[in-house]
Amino acid sequence: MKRRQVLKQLLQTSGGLIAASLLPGCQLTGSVEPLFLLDLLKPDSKLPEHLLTPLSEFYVQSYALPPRINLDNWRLKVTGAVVRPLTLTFQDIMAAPQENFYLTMECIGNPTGGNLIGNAQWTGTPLLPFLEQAGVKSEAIEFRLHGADSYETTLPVAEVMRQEVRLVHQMNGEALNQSHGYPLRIIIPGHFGQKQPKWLVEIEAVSSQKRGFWERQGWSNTAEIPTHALMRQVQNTRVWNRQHRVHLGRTGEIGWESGILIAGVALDKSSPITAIEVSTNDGKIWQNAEQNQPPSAHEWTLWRYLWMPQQPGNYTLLVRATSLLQQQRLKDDNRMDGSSGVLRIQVNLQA
Ligand SMILES: Nc1nc2c(c(=O)[nH]1)N[C@H]1C(S)=C(S)[C@@H](COP(=O)(O)O)O[C@H]1N2
Ligand SMILES: [Mo]
Repeated sequence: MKRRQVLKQLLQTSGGLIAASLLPGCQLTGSVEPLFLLDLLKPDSKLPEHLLTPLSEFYVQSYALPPRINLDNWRLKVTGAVVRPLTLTFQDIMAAPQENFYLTMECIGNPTGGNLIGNAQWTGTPLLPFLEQAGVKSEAIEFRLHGADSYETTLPVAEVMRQEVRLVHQMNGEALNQSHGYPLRIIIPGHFGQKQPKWLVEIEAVSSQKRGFWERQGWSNTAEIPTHALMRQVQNTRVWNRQHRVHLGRTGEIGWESGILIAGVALDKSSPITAIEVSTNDGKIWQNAEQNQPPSAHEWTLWRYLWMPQQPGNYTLLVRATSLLQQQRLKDDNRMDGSSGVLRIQVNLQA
């Protein structure tokens, strides 16, 4: 697929890139490259426990140019309906115990099978002790989270006051770079990227409801991640959108006669993926794929399936995921809530 087409597809579909691409001088580097190839082509090897997206390939979704922040002047404020408003320096936050955790970030505007998704190891500290220190008043119903770029999004108080919500300053062991929110962003597991403000500067407790930047434009206000699987790889070919057509010869190192490896990822809002099913005949028959069991349900599950086709021809490959919560739908019913429909990948096996 040509870069121009990729860009066109992204522009038709999703949040930040629409705005970003209209800004002169705004670069889209890192956002439109195809996903890394999963190195899972040896079925006798074990599926890894974690698969990290290299920072150079991690998508960037920002509605404006990233703000330039000087750490000495940067502060995080806890304001609004709290007993003791806080003004925290970066050092104040670093003085709290830091934890490493794995979490997959995905944009709600990611089209079915799309590339606005990445998995990272993040480093940060729980937000909860700071909120307890501030003393959230009982009249507060939501938090408004503000970025230095004037981005804002909101979530109910109970969603934000969970132990697993963290103030994060590192990604894959490196300080957050400018595109990903330097010096600090918040991670609120279970929700799409739009609920994870970068360049965080203010957490405001409020007693009234308001929609955030993307939510005002019709994107889901809860932005919870639906159960969904993505096919990423057919043999040595990366696949990630509807236009994909894979041609495979009969013999040779990756010929179809000795089996075809199909692989990808799956994600859910909060519960483990319990089954990944693959169909090689457009949904008539589904077979269970092999999967790993990531320790956290907020990290993508890796899966692969060894398909042994019997004859040449055209095949349509599908994958769907089931978690403890739900089974993936076969069609997208509301893309503004995040795409979770099943992607159809066309494969042609040559005689
Ligand atoms: N301050 C701020 N935070 C933001 C955004 C933004 O434009 N400004 N975009 C959001 C969206 S829509 C997504 S999908 C994620 C993407 O995070 P990433 O660019 O680190 O991949 O950041 C979110 N946080
Ligand atoms: Mo997004």
